[in-house]
Amino acid sequence: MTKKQEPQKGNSKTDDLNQNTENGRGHAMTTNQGLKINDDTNSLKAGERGATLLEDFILREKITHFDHERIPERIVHARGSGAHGVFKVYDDSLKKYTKAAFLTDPSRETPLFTRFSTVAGFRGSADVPRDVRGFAVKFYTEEGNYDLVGNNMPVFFIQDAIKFPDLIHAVKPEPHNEIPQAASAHNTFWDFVSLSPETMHNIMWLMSDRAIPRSLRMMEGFGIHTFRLINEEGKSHFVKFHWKPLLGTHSVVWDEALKINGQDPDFHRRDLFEAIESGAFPEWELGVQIVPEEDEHNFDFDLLDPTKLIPEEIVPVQKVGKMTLNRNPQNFFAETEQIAFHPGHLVPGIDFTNDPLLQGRLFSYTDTQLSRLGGPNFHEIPINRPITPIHNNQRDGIARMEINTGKTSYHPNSISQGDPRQAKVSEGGFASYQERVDANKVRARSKSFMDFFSQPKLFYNSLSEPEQSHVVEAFCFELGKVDMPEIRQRVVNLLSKVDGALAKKVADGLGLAVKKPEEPINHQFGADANPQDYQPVKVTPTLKESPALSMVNTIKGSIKTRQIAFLAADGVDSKSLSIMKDALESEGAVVKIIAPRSGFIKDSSGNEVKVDHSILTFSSVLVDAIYVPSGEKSINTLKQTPKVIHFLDEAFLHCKAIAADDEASELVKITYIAKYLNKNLEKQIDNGLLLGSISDKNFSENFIKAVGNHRFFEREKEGKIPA
Ligand code: HDD
Repeated sequence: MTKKQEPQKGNSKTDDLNQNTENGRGHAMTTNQGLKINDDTNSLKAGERGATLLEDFILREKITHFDHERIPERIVHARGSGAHGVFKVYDDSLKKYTKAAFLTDPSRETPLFTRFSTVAGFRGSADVPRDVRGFAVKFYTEEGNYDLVGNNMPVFFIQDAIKFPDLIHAVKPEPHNEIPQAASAHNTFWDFVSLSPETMHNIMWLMSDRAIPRSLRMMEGFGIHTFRLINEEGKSHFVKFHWKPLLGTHSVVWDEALKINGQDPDFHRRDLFEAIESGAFPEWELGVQIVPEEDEHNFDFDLLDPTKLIPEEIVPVQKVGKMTLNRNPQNFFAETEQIAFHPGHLVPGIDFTNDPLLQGRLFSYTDTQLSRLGGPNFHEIPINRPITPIHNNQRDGIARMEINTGKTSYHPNSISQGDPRQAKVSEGGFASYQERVDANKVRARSKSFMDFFSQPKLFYNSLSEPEQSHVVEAFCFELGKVDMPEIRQRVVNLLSKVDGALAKKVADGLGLAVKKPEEPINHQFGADANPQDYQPVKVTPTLKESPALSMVNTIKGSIKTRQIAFLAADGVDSKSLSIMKDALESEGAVVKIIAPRSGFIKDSSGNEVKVDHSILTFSSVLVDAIYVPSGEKSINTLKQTPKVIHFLDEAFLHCKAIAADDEASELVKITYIAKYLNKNLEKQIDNGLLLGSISDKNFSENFIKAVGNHRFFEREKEGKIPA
């Protein structure tokens, strides 16, 4: 286990939050009015067995507060986990593009809070449904708060914010019976998708392994929209923001995700919390793709269309700085639940474009906080307030904390000598980018948004074979849960526009044929619009493949924070256990001893070994790899424990690294791994199944390499184990 480090102290946001922290240690209990409480256990009664008295203000205060503890959860992204951290830019190379100091001054360390989330599920839903993940970062800069409110996928489902309520109503549980929870696999979602071809690109990402991340720490993040960077001279460049995790981008497999949600619904929340507590601080590099204004129309898609990405092979991602998450919240509700993000929280040097999805978001985020956080003063909640002072003429409202002194609350005024005054641009005043606009007021969508299929195809083409087959399986699963055949058929028809072979495989899985759609397939246009103006246009893309889109090409090799289960029982060989444990821990992995019972087991030298989990309370889906140390007695016990056999089979099914020392191979031989593959296990099946001896130094080294490889998907070609 990595050594625990002290949380960062004394940055400007920590100091700010400290003003509002409270801790009851060493103090007497009081009411909210500060009165010391003598008895918190019994209500005030008319006699020991009599009725409770209305005058019991202590009881009333306690119950009343409790009755109002809940606030509405977020309409979307209700389930989330967050952490504090810092951002530091590497150098001042972005100065030619932006005047945002936190992006150009390498001496600054900007405090921040990041909240990750799923989209569809309720606040108490599980962490690993098939879903997009929110990736929202609030930078507390010296010029005010800047929020980058993105997702772990670089594109969105729809092109115009006016369709957002429809998309979300379709994906959320169905209105008549509130089923299913945190799942897109149902009629209404796919009904909407089947009539809205603009969703296809994000749908392809949603059906890929990106939608089931191994860890929040192993996800990319994307700002999605094209934004603007504005420099000192007022010149604008287009920019797309990326977050690149230093641990690489990794996913679990679908069967595993289904099981994790039962075994540990807090899988991602726990993983993030524990990594930070142990001092293994998650890190991401901030990347930018910069496009000069003059090049706006040089792409085969529209930069304002949020269903499109700029392939990294066309505009490389420049890594400009690093975010480190280094402190867990002290109170989930006060911080993670009450934080309020808004893509419209800007600092000088960054501005918007006319992306119609972004434009609508600029309204929605403040508006939603009014009901979620109860009024217009949510910016005063400690986690939301900037580290810069706030001075303006806004006043009053529910739960106002600030005591605004002075005689004026308007501008212009003479009584307060005109203060608070407006700031010149040279003093840091924000001035919107002066984009020239000359157009008719219309409800319409640009023809340049009507290529719905070439980027989904680019994505699919860029995936490795196993990644592609996971996409096929995901479509078959999701549409298999749709019980209206006409919806399935429409989706298959749309898929045929993306990739004929993909559509055929999905159709086969569903027992359908790929049909040519007879009617226009886009149903999203106004009543008086000409449908032809909204039908897909065919574009021949510049690129056939974009290797950056496949997780095969991500960072691999590190086993830092990877969870390794050691299956052991009484009599486990002490050397076999300790040599491998030391080797793994020295690389930053976390070893969990899993035994048939809780408490302690005795190793071959008679020493007690603490059991982390009994096999009853644990499952292979909660770890990255498995090691079985030798020890005849231990192996004999494990052989007679059916859950152990299942544990190994399941880990193999999920393509994880497995190592067995000496006689531990005998245990592997009675699993399906041997039976199913019908191979001689003395020979290696792949580099992820290691049957060797701990006395051979290469054994632990090869296991470390295997864990660092993440998964061995080539196994899936051999067929799947029934585990
Ligand atoms: Fe949104 C929350 C990301 C489109 C309306 N959104 C929310 C969160 C994330 C995103 C990460 C959770 C923030 C948190 O942790 O508190 N949303 C996106 C992205 C989008 C997007 C990347 C497209 C590129 N969203 C979008 C549109 C609308 C909204 C088009 C409405 C027109 N989003 C909301 C919201 C939420 C929200 C209803 C719910 C809670 C909140 O805002 O604070 O206003």
